[in-house]
Amino acid sequence: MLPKGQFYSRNWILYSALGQPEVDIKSYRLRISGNVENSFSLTYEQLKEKATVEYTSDFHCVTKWSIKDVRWKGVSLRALLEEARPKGDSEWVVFLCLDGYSAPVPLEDALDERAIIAIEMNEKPLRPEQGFPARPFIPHLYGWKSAKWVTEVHVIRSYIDGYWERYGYHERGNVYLEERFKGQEWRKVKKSVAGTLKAQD
Ligand SMILES: Nc1nc2c(c(=O)[nH]1)N[C@H]1C(S)=C(S)[C@@H](COP(=O)(O)O)O[C@H]1N2
Ligand SMILES: [Mo]
Repeated sequence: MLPKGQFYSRNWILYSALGQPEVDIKSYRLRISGNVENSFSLTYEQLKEKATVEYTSDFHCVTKWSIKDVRWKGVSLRALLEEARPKGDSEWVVFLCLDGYSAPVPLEDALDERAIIAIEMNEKPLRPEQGFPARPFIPHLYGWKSAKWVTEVHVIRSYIDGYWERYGYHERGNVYLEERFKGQEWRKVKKSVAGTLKAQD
C-alpha cells in the first residue's frame, strides 16, 4: 500500500548531494564498528557470499516519489550487527559513506528483519550512480536513509545528525508515520503481521 503523501513514479531520481565518488572495489571494505564488542570489515566478495536476503519492496523518497516493487538483495543488517555485538547502551546506527554522506537510524530499525545492506537491485549489482557496491535499505524508512556508497555501519550511543538531518529532516524517517521533518511528535510503532514496523493506530 502506498503510504500517505506519496505517488508512484516510473523513474528513479538519482541523487548525489556530495558528488559521485570513485570506488576501487579491490580496496573497498564495509566496516561494522563503533560502540560494539567485535568490530570487523568485509570485502565486496564477502558481502556477495553473505547476501542471502531477497524480497520485493517499494522505495519511498521523502520528496514524495515512490518506486513500486523493487527487487532487493542484500546482507541481513541484523546478522551483521549480531556478529558485531553492540554494547548495551547502544541506541543508534549511523551509515557513513565514501562521498562523506551520512544517515542515522535507530538501532531498533536497523535490527528489523528486512533491514539489509543491499548489493543488488532488480537482479543486478547496483550501478555506480545507484551506490555500488552497497547501500542500506530499510523498507519502512524514507529513501534518504538508504545511504549510497556506504563504507561503515557505525553503532553509537546517542543520536547525531547526518547529511539531511542537519537541514531539518527527521531523525527516524518512518514512511508510515510520515516522519518527514524534525519537530514532529514521535509516535509509537508496532510490529505488523508482516513483521514490518508500522504506525500505531
Ligand atoms: N551518498 C548518498 N546517498 C544518498 C543520497 C545522496 O545524495 N548521497 N541521496 C538519498 C536520497 S534523498 C534518496 S531518495 C536516495 C535516492 O536513490 P537513487 O539516487 O538511487 O535514486 O538515495 C539516498 N542516498
Ligand atoms: Mo530522497
